Amino acid sequence: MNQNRSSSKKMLRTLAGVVEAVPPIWLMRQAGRYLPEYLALRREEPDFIAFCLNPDLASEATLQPIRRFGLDASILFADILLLPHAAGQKVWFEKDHGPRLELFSDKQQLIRLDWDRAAGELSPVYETVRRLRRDLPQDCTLIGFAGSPWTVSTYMIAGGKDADRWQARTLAWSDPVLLDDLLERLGAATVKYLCAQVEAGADVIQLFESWAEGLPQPLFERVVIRPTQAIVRKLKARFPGLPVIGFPRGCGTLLMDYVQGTGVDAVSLDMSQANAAMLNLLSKDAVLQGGLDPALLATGGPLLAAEITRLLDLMAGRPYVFNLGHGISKETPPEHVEQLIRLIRETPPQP
Ligand code: 1CP
Repeated sequence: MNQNRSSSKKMLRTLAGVVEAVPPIWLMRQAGRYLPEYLALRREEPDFIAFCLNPDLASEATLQPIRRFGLDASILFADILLLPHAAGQKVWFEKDHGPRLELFSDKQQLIRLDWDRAAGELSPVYETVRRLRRDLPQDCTLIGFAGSPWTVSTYMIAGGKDADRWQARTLAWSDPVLLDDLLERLGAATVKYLCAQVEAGADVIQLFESWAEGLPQPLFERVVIRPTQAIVRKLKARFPGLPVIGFPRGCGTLLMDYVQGTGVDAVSLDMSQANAAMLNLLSKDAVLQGGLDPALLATGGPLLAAEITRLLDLMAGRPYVFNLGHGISKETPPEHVEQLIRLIRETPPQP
């Protein structure tokens, strides 16, 4: 039997398939710009990469939402773009512009980055994880994470956010050898990076495939499922009981292929996937997470309460982790998060 079924951490029990009367709760991007205490901390280090690589600041940012809201899980404060940065591609964040990455006109340069050393360059992240392990409440699960190779590659190829992933998709079709090579190198570095997070104390790993949207099935199989499956296999070979959550945002009904093909223990749903038709396609004991529209959390009020009830009804009888369908937005009043947690914890358990 999976030992996590009797863990003192509700999140770990749920990921092991136990149906809890009240689901565990955490929120993607729960640390960040909607919290005044985060904005104050951020002023101490305006360089975002330096902020992520400072264990004092990164551990404090991770703990802020836990102290304020008492969530069931915390997610390491870091970013999916630390890995390309550590491999030697310059990454920087411009105010109101999102991430910028050094643009290589010769895409072969992406292959020639220092992939072997990348994970080793991120030792401050592992120090942050060690401190969190020590400082988090006993019953709070610590989630480590990385971007999945395809999603990270879309930023690396385009030098930033790639509208419609046009550049990455074009490269995938026009130079499959190069793209597959890049995904493999990224995948191998990601495995090392995640293993080091687990060794430092992460209980769970989440793989963010934030740009799984808009791919034809053969490409989805090649650039999303295959690289993710390789990562999950290697993580499980090293840490057999480690729960892995996948978040293939925007993949629609390819979700079934994703769950079966990758071997993840749980899947995080976006807003459009949290519905009865989709759930009917999944096995009754599939572990699910997510689904709430971040725009509704930012809005608050009676419609938020109604949607929480709909999600809890929809997920009744299934192992379910309450979360959003994507990251919390910076417009969200923190009181709405309090309201959300109160509503979930006070809703009478479903029969
Ligand atoms: O101004 C600031 O303070 C920076 C804003 C910010 C923050 C708070 C960025 C830049 N990254 C983060 C932290 C972060 N990023 C976390 C830890 C915090 C938490 O969850 O509480 C995590 C898990 C991420 C993961 C991440 N980074 C993803 C996957 C999740 C998702 O939202 O889809 C992606 C795509 C990124 C890239 C990135 N980094 C930052 C931004 C604004 C973005 C998104 C850019 C885009 O929309 O393309």
